[in-house]
Amino acid sequence: MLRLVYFPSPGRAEAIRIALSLSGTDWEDLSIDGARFQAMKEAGELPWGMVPILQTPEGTIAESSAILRYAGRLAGMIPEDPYQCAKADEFIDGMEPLSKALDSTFGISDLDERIRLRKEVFGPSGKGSRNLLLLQSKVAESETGWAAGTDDMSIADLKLFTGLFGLFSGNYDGIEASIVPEYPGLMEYHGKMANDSRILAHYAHVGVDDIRWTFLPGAFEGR
Ligand SMILES: N[C@@H](CCC(=O)N[C@@H](CS)C(=O)NCC(=O)O)C(=O)O
Repeated sequence: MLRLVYFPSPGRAEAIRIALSLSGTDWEDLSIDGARFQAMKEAGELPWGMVPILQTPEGTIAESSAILRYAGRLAGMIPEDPYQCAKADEFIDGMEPLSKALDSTFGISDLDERIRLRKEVFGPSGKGSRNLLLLQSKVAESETGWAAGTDDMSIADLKLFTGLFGLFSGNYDGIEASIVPEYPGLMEYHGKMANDSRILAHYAHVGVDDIRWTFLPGAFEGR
């Protein structure tokens, strides 16, 4: 039995959750709060002092990308072709700057200041906007429409779909959902993913008031 440990939010665990679900493996989604995180950290249960982690019968795996690659292998979402596999890995590693764009805004307790900084990140020349443009151009370059140009959906798509659109759920003060429709290529990609039968089935239980509304078909239309 595998156990994924993370906070309840989608964050860095969501792509892994989809891969584990699609794999058909028996797994548990353990959501922890700050106190449990601290306790696990002090008990030495987090190899690098952070979550997500995946507890397996052989030991614990940390680092979201490593866990995604492991879960993706179980789900058959790692291309067998070495070049395509490397391109999927490249895409995942290349997305790190988007994940980090908001880092300087966490831990700012003044709400107005936090909102101001986040609006700057997604403002005209902010790091976030630059990354959205870059990701849009990567998807446009793909001949298959899948993020890393693979023949079928891969772990790179799980990472892009959840890591990008999850930022606009309202969970992060100051980041408005209305930003997404400014990127037509990303909107089109969202439609491809959200309407895929595997993704539809995974989010079948999710409603529009759920934090995961960003992964539903048409989520950003008319925003
Ligand atoms: N490179 C790591 C980063 C993990 C990370 O930043 N985890 C955050 C939650 S999203 C965390 O554990 N924060 C608690 C802390 O640092 O005290 C990965 O991708 O797994």
